[in-house]
Amino acid sequence: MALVEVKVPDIGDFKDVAIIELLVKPGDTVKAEQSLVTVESDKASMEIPSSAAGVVKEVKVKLGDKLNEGDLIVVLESDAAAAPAPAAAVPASAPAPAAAAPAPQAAPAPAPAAAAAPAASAGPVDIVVPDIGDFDEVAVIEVLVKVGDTVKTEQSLITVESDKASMEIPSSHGGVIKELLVKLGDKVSKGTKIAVIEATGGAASPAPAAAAPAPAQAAAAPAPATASAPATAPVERQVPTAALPPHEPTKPTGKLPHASPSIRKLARELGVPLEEVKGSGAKGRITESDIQSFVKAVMAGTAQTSAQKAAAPAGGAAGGGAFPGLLPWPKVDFEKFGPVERKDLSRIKKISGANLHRNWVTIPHVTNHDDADITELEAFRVQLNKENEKSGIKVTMLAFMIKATVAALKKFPEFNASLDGDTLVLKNYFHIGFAADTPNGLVVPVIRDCDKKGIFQISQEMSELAKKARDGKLGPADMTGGCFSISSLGGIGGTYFTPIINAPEVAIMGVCKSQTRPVWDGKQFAPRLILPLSLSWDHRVIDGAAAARFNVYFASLLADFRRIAL
Ligand code: CAO
Repeated sequence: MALVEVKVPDIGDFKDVAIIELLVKPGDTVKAEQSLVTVESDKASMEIPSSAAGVVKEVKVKLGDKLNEGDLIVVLESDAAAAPAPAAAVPASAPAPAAAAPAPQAAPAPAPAAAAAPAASAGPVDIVVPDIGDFDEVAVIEVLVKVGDTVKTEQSLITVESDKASMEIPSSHGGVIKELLVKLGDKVSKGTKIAVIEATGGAASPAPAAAAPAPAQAAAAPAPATASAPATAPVERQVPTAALPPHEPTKPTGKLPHASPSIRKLARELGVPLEEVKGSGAKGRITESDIQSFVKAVMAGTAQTSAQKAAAPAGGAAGGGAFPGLLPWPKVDFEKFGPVERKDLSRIKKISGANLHRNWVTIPHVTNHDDADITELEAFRVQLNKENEKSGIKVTMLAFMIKATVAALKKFPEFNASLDGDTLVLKNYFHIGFAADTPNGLVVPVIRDCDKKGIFQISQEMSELAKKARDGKLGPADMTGGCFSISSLGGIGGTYFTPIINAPEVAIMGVCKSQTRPVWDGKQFAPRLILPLSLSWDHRVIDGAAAARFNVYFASLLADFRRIAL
C-alpha cells in the first residue's frame, strides 16, 4: 500500500476554476478514472478524474476552492507502486499529455485571432469547431442559435458534451447565420462545420476562435487556417445512437442549465427537461436529488413538464396531446372586456387540481343518487349532543356516516379496494377520508381504523383534523392511506352532486343538506328528514347494481342505526 497524491492534470486553459461538486469523501473506494470533483467556468464544466485506484485518505479541497493544474485534490491509499502520471481530465483516455487537455476554458479564446490575423472581407464564412483538445466525436446537446440570428464574435453557437465535460462552442465571426449544419445529437470534432455566417465586415477573423486551446497553442499565435476550409478531416455526421427525448430543447435557450455532465446525462436518460428543474445547489446548480425530486413530483402528478402542460386540454396553450383533435384551451385577452386581477392558484389548489384532473380523466366515474331518511338519527344526534354538552365534543352527522361507511365497506368489500394494474387490492383496514374545505383549498384528512373507534372518538378526531386542515398544518401522514372518502356539503346546502373519486380509492360518498320533506308512508304524507346521497364509483371495479345496493344499505343504516350492530 502506498499513499498516492492525485493532482489536477493538464486542463489546458482552465485556470482558477471553482469546485462546484465534491464527488468523493474520506473512506470512499475509487477506481482509476472515477470523477473526484466537478469544476466549472462560465462556459464549461468538467469532472476531474482520479489518476489511480484506491481508498480516499484525505480530501484536500473543498467546495468553492479554485483549482489549477498541479493542485492536490486527494490523497489515496493505493496498491499502485508509484503515483502514476496525472490522468487527463477529459477524456480520461487521452493518449498524449500535450493533447490531453480537453480544455474547456473559463472563457472563449482570450483574444480572437482577428487582431493578429489579416482582416477578412464580408461574405459567407464557414464556422467550424475549433481545436478542442482531445474532444472528439462529442455530442451536440444544445443548439443555441437558429438561421437568421445575428451573432457576435465569440457568441456561443452550440453546446457539446462528453461523459465528463460540457462546453459551449463560440463563433469565430460576427454576422447573420445563413445555414446551420448541425443538429441535436450530431457528433462533432475539431473542424466540423457548424454554420455558414454572412459576416458583417472586415473585422471577422479567418481563424476559428479556439474554444479550448491547449496551453502550447494558446501561447503561440494561432495558425492561420482559412475559415472556409477547415484544416482537419471532413465533417463526419452521425445519427445519434439513442433517440433524444422529445423534451430536448430544439430552440435556442441561450442558457444551459447549471448542471454537471453526469447530471445532464442522468436527466437525458430519464427524459427530464433539465431547464425545468430548479437547482438546490450553490448558485442554483442542479443536483442528483433535484432530478429525483422532479421525477417523483411528475410521477405523483404534483408537477408537470412544460410538454405535459402544453398537451393538457385545460390551461395549456396547445390542444391535442393525449386527446388528439381536442381544441386548444381558449386564449382570451380578458382585459379587452373589462378590468381583471390575476391571482396565482394556492399551493393546495395546484396540487389538488392536478390530482382531481388526473382522477377525472382516467377513472370512468358513475354517480348514483339516493336518499336516506335520517329523522330518528338526527333526533338521537341532537339528544346525544345535549347530554354531552359539557364534554366539548360535538357529534355531527358525518361521524355517523363514517361508521355506516365502515359497515357498508365490510358488506361490499370491492368498495374498500384499489386497482393495481389488473389486480384488485382488497383492504382489511378501514381508514376513512373526509373532504375539508379550507381557506386555501380542498384537502382530505384521513381518520384511521374507524372500525375500532366509536362515534365520540371519530367526532373528536374529525374536529381536530378539520382544525389542522384549516390552519394549514396537515402533514402527508394525515392525508394518506385512505380507503374511501366522504365529501359532506351538508353544512352548506345543495341537493346532489358528482364527487370526484380520490384515487387510488374506487368510490366516494357525497352528501348534501338534509331537508324535511313530505314522504308517503303508505297511508299519508309524513314529514321526514331526508339526507341526499351521491355515490361516485369506478366502473372498472364496481358495477351499477353493486353501487345501488351499497346506497340502499348505507341509507338503511342511517335510517335505523341499530342495524349497524347486526
Ligand atoms: N344536513 C344538514 N345539516 C348538516 C349536515 C347535513 N347533511 N351536515 C352537517 N350539518 C350541520 C351540522 O350539524 C352543523 O350544524 P350546527 O352548527 O347547527 O350544529 C353545521 O351543518 C355545520 O357542520 P360542519 O360543517 O361544521 O360539520 P361537519 O361535521 O358536517 O363537517 C367538515 C365538517 C370539515 C367536513 C366540513 O366543515 C367541510 O369542510 N365541508 C366541506 C367539504 C367539501 O368542501 N366538500 C366538497 C368537496 S368536492 O369539491
